Parts: sequence; structure tokens; C-alpha cells
Amino acid sequence: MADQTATSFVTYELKGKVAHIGLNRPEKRNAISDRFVEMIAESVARAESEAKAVVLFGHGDHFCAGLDLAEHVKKTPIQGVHGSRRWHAVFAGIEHGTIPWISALHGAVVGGGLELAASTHIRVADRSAFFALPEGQRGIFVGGGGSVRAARLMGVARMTDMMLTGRVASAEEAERWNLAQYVVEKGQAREKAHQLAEAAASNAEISNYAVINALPRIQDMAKEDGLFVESFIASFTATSPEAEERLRAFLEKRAARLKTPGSA
Ligand code: 1HE
Repeated sequence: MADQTATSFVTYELKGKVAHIGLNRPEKRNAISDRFVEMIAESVARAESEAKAVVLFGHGDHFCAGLDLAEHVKKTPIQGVHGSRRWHAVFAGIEHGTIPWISALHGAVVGGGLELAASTHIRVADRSAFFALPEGQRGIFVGGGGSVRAARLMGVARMTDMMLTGRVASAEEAERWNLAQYVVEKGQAREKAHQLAEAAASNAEISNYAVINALPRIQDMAKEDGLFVESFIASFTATSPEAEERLRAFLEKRAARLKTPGSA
């Protein structure tokens, strides 16, 4: 096995309500092996049990160089299918879990690394980040949900271009392409992601759950079905005890006002 030497490929630290989960195999550019995927799964479960939001980042100079190609080269077709389905299950636990995940991206956000980032809810890239899908060059295909999640973010035309030509996108291009929601200076992504995670963690849990779980599903529904489902989620959340308290706090002027553009 290519990855037997390290004891843990994932670091975990709870900072207040926000779990910081670090991809920690920098000597292999955080390439994800089978064992690494299971460690991500463990950290997802732990964060769900005690955190209100997560910051996902990479140790070393890169976020993640994707699939561990050394391990993959030895797989049979059916092992490949099982491996891909396992990535799907673990990444679905992020995308359709109970708490918001913010990824802090720097260096390589490549192949499976981009697929992992695409399963988080908000992506913050620093100016060192670069995005690529070199699967075509390696003779393989995306297998970590990229054809579904990354394609929905940037569109099939851009993803086709990246996969056919090996095009590498900068952080600024990635923001224009909707692969990143924020671009910050080099070294600032984790701090920005933490601020965003704290903001999200202060929301009503039920609203966050609805945003994470309902929005992507409604996007896949027919218009009328989406509107129908929305009305139930709107009513269910608005009639929760937490909503009542938060609405009262606003009306009684106990809640913070929105920060308007230009305000500190
Ligand atoms: C790896 C991997 C990896 C690095 N699997 N070992 N992903 C790729 O095709 C990206 C491949 N990686 C790279 O292009 C470069 O490594 C980077 C641009 C990310 C970084 O370059 P650099 O110069 O900092 O590092 P390096 O010297 O290329 O790599 C350092 C070590 O990490 C080296 O091992 P060493 O034993 O010779 O020191 C590399 O072999 C190793 N390494 N990336 C295994 N990916 C679920 S389907 C998803 C499909 C995909 O993800 S396809 C995209 C795969």
C-alpha cells in the first residue's frame, strides 16, 4: 500500500463552534488514498456530533492533488467502482449533512481535490490556488462526484474544456466560474473561512439544514415541484420555536441589523 507510513492523514481541532479539519499528507500533496477517505469519513462524523460548522483546509503548500494515483494504478475495475462509490458516500455526508462546510483553498485544487471542494458549501480560494481536472491526461475520469457537483458549479462547457485540454484555472478565474465564492490574499483563506463559518454557525440550525439539504435538491426539481416543496420548508422553519424567538428579537430591536455595503 502506498500510504502505510503515516498515522493520520486528517487533523481535527474544535475552535469554539467551528471544527477545523486539515488534510494532512503534505509529502504526497494531500493525495487521497482509500485509508485517507475513511479518515475524512471519521472526521465528518465527529464534526457532525459536536460542531456547528467546519473549515476544511490542506496542510503544506496545497489543498489536495486528488486521487492517490499510486494506489489507483493497481485496482481492478470493480474495486474502482467500489472506491468511487465510497467517495460519493463520504462526500455526500459533507454536502447533505447537517452543518455548513467552508473549504479554504490554496495551491493545487486538482482532480479529486476539486471534487472534495465541490462537496463543501462555500469555497474560499487564496491567490495561490489553481484548479484543474487532469483526469484526461491520466487516462481516467472523475470519480468523486465531479461530473455532478463540479459540473453544476461551473457548467458542462467549462468542465469539458478543463478535462479535454488540461486547462488550469487561477483563483480569479475560478471565482468567475463559480468554483470559488471568495478570493483572498495568499495565506488568508483559512482565516476568511473561519469568519464565514462562525457567521453560518450563528444561524438557526434548522435554516442551515434547509439551505444545505433543500436548495440543491430544489434545483434539480421541476419549477412547480420546487415551489411546492419550498412552501413547506418555509412554513416548517418559520413556525419553529427558534424562528419565533429570532423574529421577536428583530421586532424588539434586540437583533443586529444587516451590515449595509460600505459599513464597517
Ligand atoms: C502524488 C499525487 C497524486 C503528488 N497521487 N501521489 N491528480 C493529479 O494528476 C495531480 C498530480 N500532482 C501534480 O501534478 C503535482 O504533484 C502538484 C502540481 C499537485 C504539486 O507539484 P509539486 O512539484 O509540489 O510536487 P511533486 O514533486 O509533483 O509531488 C510530490 C510527491 O507527491 C511525489 O511523490 P514522491 O514520492 O516522488 O515524493 C508525487 O508522486 C506525489 N503526488 N500528487 C499520488 N495525485 C476519485 S477520482 C479523482 C481523479 C483524480 O483525482 S485525477 C487527478 C490526480
